[in-house]
Amino acid sequence: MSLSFQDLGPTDETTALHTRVARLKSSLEWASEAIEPSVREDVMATIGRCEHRLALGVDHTVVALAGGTGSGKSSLFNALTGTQFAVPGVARPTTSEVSAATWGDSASALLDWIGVEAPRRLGLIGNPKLRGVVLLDLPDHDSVNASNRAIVDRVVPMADLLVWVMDPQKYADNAVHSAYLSVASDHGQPSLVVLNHVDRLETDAAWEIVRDLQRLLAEDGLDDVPVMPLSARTGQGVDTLLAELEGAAEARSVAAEAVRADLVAAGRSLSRALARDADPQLPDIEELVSALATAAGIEALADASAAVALGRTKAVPALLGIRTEAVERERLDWVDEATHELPVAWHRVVNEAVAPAALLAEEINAALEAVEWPTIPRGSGVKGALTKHTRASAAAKSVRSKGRAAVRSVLQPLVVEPTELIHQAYRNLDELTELARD
Ligand SMILES: Nc1nc2c(ncn2[C@@H]2O[C@H](COP(=O)(O)OP(=O)(O)O)[C@@H](O)[C@H]2O)c(=O)[nH]1
Ligand SMILES: [Mg+2]
Repeated sequence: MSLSFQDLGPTDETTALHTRVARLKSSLEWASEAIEPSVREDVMATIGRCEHRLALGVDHTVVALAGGTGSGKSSLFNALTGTQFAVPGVARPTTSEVSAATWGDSASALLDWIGVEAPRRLGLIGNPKLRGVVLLDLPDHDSVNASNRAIVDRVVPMADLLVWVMDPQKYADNAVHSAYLSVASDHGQPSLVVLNHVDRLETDAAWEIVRDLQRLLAEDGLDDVPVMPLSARTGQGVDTLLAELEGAAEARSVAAEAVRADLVAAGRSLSRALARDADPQLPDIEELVSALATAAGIEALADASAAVALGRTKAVPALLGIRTEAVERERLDWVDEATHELPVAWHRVVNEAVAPAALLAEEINAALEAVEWPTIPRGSGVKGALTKHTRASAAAKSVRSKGRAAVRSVLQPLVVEPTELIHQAYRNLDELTELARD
């Protein structure tokens, strides 16, 4: 049984939903004939939507604090987390100086990928509205250290919310920030600009710069990027920014919820194509092997081999091979049995998935022709009757098992596996409809 959605923490939610969507997709492809075209199209559209959402990830909300040296990223990180975790105002020549704070979940895989060192990770519980948020104090985008700039280039495109931190003294130097903000905007990511250090400005001057920044952004086509005046030192504006973070976290869980809801809806539309509580079973393979081996003349060959060993006949007759009609009968019995609890369309699907009788007959005959049959020692006289009987039954047994093995080797890929595949597709779809019934 697979995990239910309720059991999943935020870490593995994307993965679990991915798996489910991928399974739904392949099941639908295998069993497409069993599903009404309109339902199929509907579900395929749902799958496309889910894939798109999942490509963006639904586990974490990555909030990146980016900007130039001394703009106040580290101070803002501390103000937002209510800690002194990031070290402001210190130039550290280390290769990676990213600090990360996570709420409610350690996001280890993500932080490993970004390259945040273990001592630079801060796990917080606190505000449940920030659950899933990963706050990053990025290196300075204007760092002289190339590997630091590389981190910025790698993280910015994956941020769910890019917070560009600016020092009022440098705001006119907009060339670089707008390049990063444009990247974010091209990815459809929300971003905002924080005008930090406003405690050092008169209120009017601060608003004037906000307006000016807004104008500069608009010139670069970034007119939907808000500019927030803030002071990491006094805390002014920090709550407003926190509310933005909460909003981003909520949007993310909304995305996960939307994928779940989509899957439930898909399950509901699919339920008509399935029988309630049916659990398709694979028919007895050995029964089919034995029936086809007999029809191919293996039993007769085994008897003849025994007769040779007993000295009753001189040689075994040649195998005539199996006829298509004989295969057709057994084949249909197999398909009937494999689908007897399922809606009739599934009979059609299995019937199409299993190789046609003519091909099976041909393959079985070819496989039997390739068998190296045992050489039978000819029995003679009356002496050694016991050994003769032993040899005869050994000969028959060997012929039977080689013949069946040859038949089985044809049936496995051409009959058994395709049937199993369709059954699996049925079960996968059924699992989804169960979800819709809950
Ligand atoms: N007055 C004032 N100083 C700030 C503010 N934010 C940061 N600073 C100071 O500016 C300097 C650089 O800040 P830091 O957080 O290290 O910037 P970073 O290089 O972007 O991480 C430090 O000395 C901070 O104390 C602020 O809002 N107001
Ligand atoms: Mg810093």
